[in-house]
Amino acid sequence: MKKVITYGTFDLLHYGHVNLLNRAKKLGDYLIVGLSTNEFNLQKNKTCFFDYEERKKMLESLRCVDEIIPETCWEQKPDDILRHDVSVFVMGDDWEGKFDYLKEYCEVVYLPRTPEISTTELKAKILK
Ligand code: C2G
Repeated sequence: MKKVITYGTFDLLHYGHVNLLNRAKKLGDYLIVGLSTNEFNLQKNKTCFFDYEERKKMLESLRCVDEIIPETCWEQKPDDILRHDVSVFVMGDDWEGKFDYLKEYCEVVYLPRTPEISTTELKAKILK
């Protein structure tokens, strides 16, 4: 079984996230999502609309997501990749190059973001 992993906050889940997750899944047979905890989001200077359990519940309902693990720090990725026997690490290309050090452990793939949507923009439009 070829395992794929990706990480993120996935707040206010939208089709940009879903596009990424579906494409990530297609790179293997099993998709693990490292979901940023509320506490780690603070380190990422992100305030979430939905808390971890709510964001997890939405991700769990996606057919393409097979497993969800908490993302609590930047440094956990190599351990996750080794412990879960992951073959492919995937992120949107807004992270292009930032995780190349993981090539030591597995294939690293950056996929084009869905350009016209972001949680930040969604919040701004909703607040208008
Ligand atoms: N994404 C996308 N298109 C969008 C918005 C997001 O492809 N319009 C992708 C991002 O590139 C990322 C994933 O969806 O790969 C999750 O996005 P975020 O929840 O914003 O994740 P981020 O805050 O970038 O956290 O350790 C990695 C971090 O946890 C990534």
